[in-house]
Amino acid sequence: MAVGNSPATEWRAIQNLEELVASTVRPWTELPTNTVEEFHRDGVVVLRQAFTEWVEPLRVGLQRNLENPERFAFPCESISEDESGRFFDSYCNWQLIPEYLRFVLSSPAAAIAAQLMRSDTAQFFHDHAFSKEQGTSKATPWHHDLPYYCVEGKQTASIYVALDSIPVETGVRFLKGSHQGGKTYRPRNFASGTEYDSADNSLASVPEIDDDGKNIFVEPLKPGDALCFDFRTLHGTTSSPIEKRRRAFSTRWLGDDVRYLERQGETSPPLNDLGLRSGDAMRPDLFPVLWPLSHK
Ligand SMILES: O=C(O)CCC(=O)C(=O)O
Repeated sequence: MAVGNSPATEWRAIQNLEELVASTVRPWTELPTNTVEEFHRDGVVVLRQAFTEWVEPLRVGLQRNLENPERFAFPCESISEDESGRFFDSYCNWQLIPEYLRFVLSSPAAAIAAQLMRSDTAQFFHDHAFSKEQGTSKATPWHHDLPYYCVEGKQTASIYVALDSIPVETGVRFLKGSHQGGKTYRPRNFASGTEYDSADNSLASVPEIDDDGKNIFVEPLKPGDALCFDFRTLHGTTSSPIEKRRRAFSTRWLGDDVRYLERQGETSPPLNDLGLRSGDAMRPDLFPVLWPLSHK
């Protein structure tokens, strides 16, 4: 099985994407002002039961992904043969898995992302599904997402929907305020923890983080709760063993100020064939603008 950035299947599967986007409606859900303020202050916030009705369909979609990883885009197993459990992730499958597509095009995620980013628009970047199975003791290495991506900007949001109950011991931990630290850290491979090769000498190594420190944000989650975080917020997990499987489905959103950035090394997803130059807007034919609605 491929580890990481290998495109098992072409992710751009839909021919009439613009028509499809125009024929779907995404609901508005108003976020309280203090939620948006918290997101900007801490770089992370939890939305309780914002996606309850999406849990079952997303579990069905993720099951397709887990059962036949090679039929989908960019499958990744991060557990080696001498470790126990399974840590699977896969991204850019929204055009291939109908339940993911419905979530992207019809859930309140687009409107929620726009509000959190304080952006007039929410452009969809990609989906990212995760599953850690019972008996897995693999930590997710501390990292932030922005340097993995071929984009630059401050108006960004990930919406990570819990598909199982996740206790604090095994939940994703965030370093509050780290989105405003001004530093960008080298991406790390989830399987080995080693840093990606990059010719960009401005990238520092992720510092040692006390995962129980006073600036750590971690919350127990129920299915349908969502962690929302800035692409610059540092996050990771401990190696506490997973007692019950823990699945999550994340969508990544771009706001008004985000532009394409040609990175000097590997990116993940490895979207290097977009025909763009640094500073260009991300192509709306591949990354649809889902908020505001194009028809009212
Ligand atoms: O679920 C995890 O352990 C990792 C999640 C993560 O790193 C992400 O959503 O960016």
